[in-house]
Amino acid sequence: MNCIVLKMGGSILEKLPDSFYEMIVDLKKTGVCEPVIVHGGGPGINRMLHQLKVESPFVDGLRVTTKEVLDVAEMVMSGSINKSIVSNLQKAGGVAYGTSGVDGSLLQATPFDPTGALGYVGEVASVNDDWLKVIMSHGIPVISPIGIDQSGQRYNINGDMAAAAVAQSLKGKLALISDIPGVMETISGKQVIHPVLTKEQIDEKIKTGVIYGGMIPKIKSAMDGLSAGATESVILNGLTPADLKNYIEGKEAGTKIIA
Ligand code: X2W
Repeated sequence: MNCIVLKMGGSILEKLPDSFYEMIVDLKKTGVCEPVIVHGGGPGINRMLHQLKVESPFVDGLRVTTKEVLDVAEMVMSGSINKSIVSNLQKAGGVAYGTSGVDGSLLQATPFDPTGALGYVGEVASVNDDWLKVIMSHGIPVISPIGIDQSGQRYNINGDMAAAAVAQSLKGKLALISDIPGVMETISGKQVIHPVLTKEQIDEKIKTGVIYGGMIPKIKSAMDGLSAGATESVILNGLTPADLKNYIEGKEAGTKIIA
């Protein structure tokens, strides 16, 4: 299926213009490709935990998830964040269905860390794509990354990992929507955006400091998406929605990550 899984993290969600949602609705209406949204919500979860005075440390980018933290993560992501994306898509003229990985066991999960040190952090064991395709036949799915196992236990799943698993399952492309135009580098005094990077080039650019800070986890998720079986991974700027259209049309946009 010609589909694109758009991962929208918590920080970009707070900044996306209406025109970005209009672009997604347009993709669906014109049938150019099937958009599927997987979102995160880290900053919103942090704010709510802060209000509740609950500590939630991260280990290697994953939030240590106690039962209390799990409830908050679910409340924030499957509740207000999921519904605000659905509202924005519908305001843009589309039909969208919010679901979490719990509904219809869409994201069947297992513990990420068998030692239990991370608590209820899950990884996706399989995606119920029958259910996903039913939603896709009616509108745009908007997926919150909370998963469930056969015993009914829920898990907090990193949004990038959930998006990569969905892209793999649908044999689709994975687009990480960010607030930068792609991987940038200053060459001979001029700033350029790398249109394509291989995994080896990325490793090299991390080593030499060209790729640094917050860009590292983003790039790693794009690479993980590829290893998880997405057909292609790309980092796109959500603040300039034409980039998404250009990418879909096969024109240069963002930074494509290839094997
Ligand atoms: C993430 C889920 C949200 C997420 C968390 O609790 O923050 C784990 O770390 P962003 O906004 O995409 O970072 N889950 C296990 O991934 O949000």
